[in-house]
Amino acid sequence: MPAHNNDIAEVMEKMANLIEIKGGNQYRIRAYRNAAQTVKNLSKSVSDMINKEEDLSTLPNIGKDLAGKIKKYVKKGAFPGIKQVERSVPPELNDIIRISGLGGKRVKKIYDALEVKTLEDLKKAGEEGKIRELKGFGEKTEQKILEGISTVEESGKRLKLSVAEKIISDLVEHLKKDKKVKNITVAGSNRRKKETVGDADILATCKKGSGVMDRFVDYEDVEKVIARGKTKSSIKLRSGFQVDLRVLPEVSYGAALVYFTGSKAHNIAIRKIAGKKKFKINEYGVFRGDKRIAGKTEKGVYGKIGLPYIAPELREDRGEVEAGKKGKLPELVSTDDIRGDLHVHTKLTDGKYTLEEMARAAKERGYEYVGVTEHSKHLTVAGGLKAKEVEREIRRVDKLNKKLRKITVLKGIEVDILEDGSLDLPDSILKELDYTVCAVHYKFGLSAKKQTERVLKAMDNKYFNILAHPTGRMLKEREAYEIDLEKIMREAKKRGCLLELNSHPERLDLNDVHCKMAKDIGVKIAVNTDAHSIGELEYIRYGIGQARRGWLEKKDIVNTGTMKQLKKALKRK
Ligand code: DGT
Ligand code: CA
Ligand code: CA
Repeated sequence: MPAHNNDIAEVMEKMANLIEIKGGNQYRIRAYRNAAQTVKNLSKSVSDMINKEEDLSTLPNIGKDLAGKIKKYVKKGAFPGIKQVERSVPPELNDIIRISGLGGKRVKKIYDALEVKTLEDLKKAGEEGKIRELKGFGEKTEQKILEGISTVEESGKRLKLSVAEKIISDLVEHLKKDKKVKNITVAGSNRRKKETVGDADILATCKKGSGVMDRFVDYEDVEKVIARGKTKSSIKLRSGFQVDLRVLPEVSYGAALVYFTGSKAHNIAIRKIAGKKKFKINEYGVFRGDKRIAGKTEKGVYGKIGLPYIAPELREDRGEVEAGKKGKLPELVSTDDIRGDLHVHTKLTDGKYTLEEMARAAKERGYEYVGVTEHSKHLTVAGGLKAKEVEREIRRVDKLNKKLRKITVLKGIEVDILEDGSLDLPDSILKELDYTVCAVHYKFGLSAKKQTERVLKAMDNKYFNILAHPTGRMLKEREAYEIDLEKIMREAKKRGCLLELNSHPERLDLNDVHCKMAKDIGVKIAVNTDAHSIGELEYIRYGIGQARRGWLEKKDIVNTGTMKQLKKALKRK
């Protein structure tokens, strides 16, 4: 697969940002931004359109000129004109704009006034307190910029798991077209379902005479072949993402899977165990002296060093090796265990489908229940519901439930937690609902103490059930707000409140570590999608990935229960 819509949108967004910093033409900037928006929201692939020689300029916000540039980008991998702009403005400034949300105009001001040429310069200026001295800037903005820089430095080119998965699965499909490929697995952080992925590590076994390496380096989306060999090659894709492919002999496939799935910390931990048994373990196998005693399967490799098979999501050296030794590994939850979704939006507020369409789609997934949770009125989201409208929604759900078979629609609401900790709808209406999903959507900047108090106060309301996306973070975009989660979890448990693991791939909130914390504290979790469309119900698997990384089992998650069990789990203390 050639360039994805996401890549195309990003490169145009970057053009807009850099031109803005340079102080270029407003019209051009807007044109790029609008076009990027169009491409981002498009339901079909721009690359496909180009292959089919469809006219891109029929799309909204894309004129003949831009259509030509996009076509060149998709075919050649370089966006016309971007090199020139990058020569005059440090391209990292693009990330600063994106991450800190400062906007091109303000970044331009800094850029002009302080003559920064690189990210390093900008960092230095911030650390020396020079940014706050500029007119219209303060200490807070300076802080925000410095945080933006460290996010850029930390995350580098790491991709969100969902984005990486799409890129990699397209490539794997391409490789599988070689009928001589026998096994192919994406190892590394991708297999461990880490929330972001640095690069992809693909492993394969093949029959004699396979052309898989050629296929790999000749892939359409390749920007650069970094290394090319018989058993290992590396490529850099146009998105900047690096992929390694290793072709292995059957006898060491399992050992290679263990080694390249990692994590590095896990590998070190199991090497220690092997060492105690006087075995050597590496990517080729488990060895006693020179003799390979295991290597073909992962199970065999773990077995030889006295461990049961350990699920990839657990391989982080967070106690899994000790638990394995004692036979105490968790029985991880899986997507099949989920019986319903408790956080779903419809057309009535900002979703894309009707309630009935969402309910039928949930049923098609095999769900027994689905909870509709429109926004409450406070939100800036268009059409957030007022009390009267919630009443109407309740009647609508009752009516629909009479009509539907084998699925029950639950009446929920995504109610705002206001700054003072009160909920955004009166108790008189909340009590009519089956449950509430409660969320912080604004005033993210409160101190940890204040934010924690705000949420605890909200939990004092006896109609509070589930704390939605408990930290508010957006992957690679917005840091979690400050909040004492441990305290929130303990108090939630006391009150019979639940925490959400929001599966939206931009959120994954709670994260893996928080899931483990919840398990240890004993507070139950609802794994929800926050779906705004039918397709997004599919996001549940991303949540389950993080749940598994957090050692969660079926019993830790309320929406693995039957309707009766769920109702009991939702009961407040
Ligand atoms: P990433 O790519 O940063 O998201 O994370 P990983 O875990 O995929 O790391 P990567 O691609 O650098 O390496 C893939 C696996 O190879 C890693 O999970 C464990 C293994 N590995 C890499 N370097 C070392 C090493 O120095 N020692 C050991 N024991 N294993 C390593
Ligand atoms: Ca990797
Ligand atoms: Ca790698």
